[in-house]
Amino acid sequence: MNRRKFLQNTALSGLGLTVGTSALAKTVSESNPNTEINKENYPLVIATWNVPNAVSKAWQTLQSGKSALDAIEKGCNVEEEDPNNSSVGYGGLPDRDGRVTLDACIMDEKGNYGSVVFLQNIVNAISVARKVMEETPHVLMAGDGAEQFAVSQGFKRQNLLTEKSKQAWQEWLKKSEYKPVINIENHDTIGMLAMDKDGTLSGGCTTSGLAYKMHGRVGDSPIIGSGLFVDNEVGAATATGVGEEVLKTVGSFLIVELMRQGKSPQQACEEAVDRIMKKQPDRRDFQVAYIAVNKKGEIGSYSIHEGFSYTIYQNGEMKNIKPGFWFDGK
Ligand code: SD4
Repeated sequence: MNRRKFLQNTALSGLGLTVGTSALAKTVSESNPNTEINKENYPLVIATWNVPNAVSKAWQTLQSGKSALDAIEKGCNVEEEDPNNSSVGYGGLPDRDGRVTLDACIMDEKGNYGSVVFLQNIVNAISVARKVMEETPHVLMAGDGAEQFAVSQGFKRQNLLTEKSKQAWQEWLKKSEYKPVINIENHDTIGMLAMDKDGTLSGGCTTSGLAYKMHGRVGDSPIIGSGLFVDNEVGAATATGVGEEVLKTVGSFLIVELMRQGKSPQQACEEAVDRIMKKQPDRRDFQVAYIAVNKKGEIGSYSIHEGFSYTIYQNGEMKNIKPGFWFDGK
């Protein structure tokens, strides 16, 4: 709270008066640089990892006049359909029982959200999540029920385990050691945020989760506030890495709320990583990375380890950027 508002509130409460929440919200957004708009920075697309095909697809979708939500769905579909991406959709590495199970969610500028968890046999999990958002009274559907719903909406059942992923799993079975890999570079979970030409925000996240997880395990990616959060007044954030650590700190919601309080996207991402690492400063065996954008179209990103990168398309130019990381020099 700034000093002026603190004094104002103190004075009012001294008189036995309270300020309505809408008045407070107005003051916060008026004094917060994250809620300002800057059309020069729109449209933009940003996604976790080195995913030029997905980001280009989202960018082209925006250029064709479609919404940020459409851009997210179409962009994420590219990775879901790519058999070489071993962390998303078709070709995703299976759980320890050899089953590919998908998690995905999508969120629009009105705060609507749809999600699927533990979905099998359907490639485009994010599109099913969008159908949950738009065609059902629910926000989150799981397992067989989500699969049946997808089929009822016209999605085709398909075996998601490619020969390559099956072989990798059979190799893994020899030792059966569950050990999430720190970075799978450009073959990893995709979290994507997009702003259309007016600065309207949407986001999505889609994954096959951590390779060789226990059957039934669900990560952060499809959980609102953890793997993704969008607030069209302030900004948006999304995560990749070991989902258990993101879930425990509700990372994406935390970042958006920190931006609401006035932190830049960069400061907010750094604080979200700090929250994880403060409890276990010496643990070096897992990765988490965040990307965030504020309403102005400013970007932030931070990870625990080196090796994470994000892809951004802004001002007609696409770049892959390596952000700062927690263990730098530590
Ligand atoms: C999960 N966060 O299921 C996902 C996995 C991931 O990079 O992001 N891998 O925990």
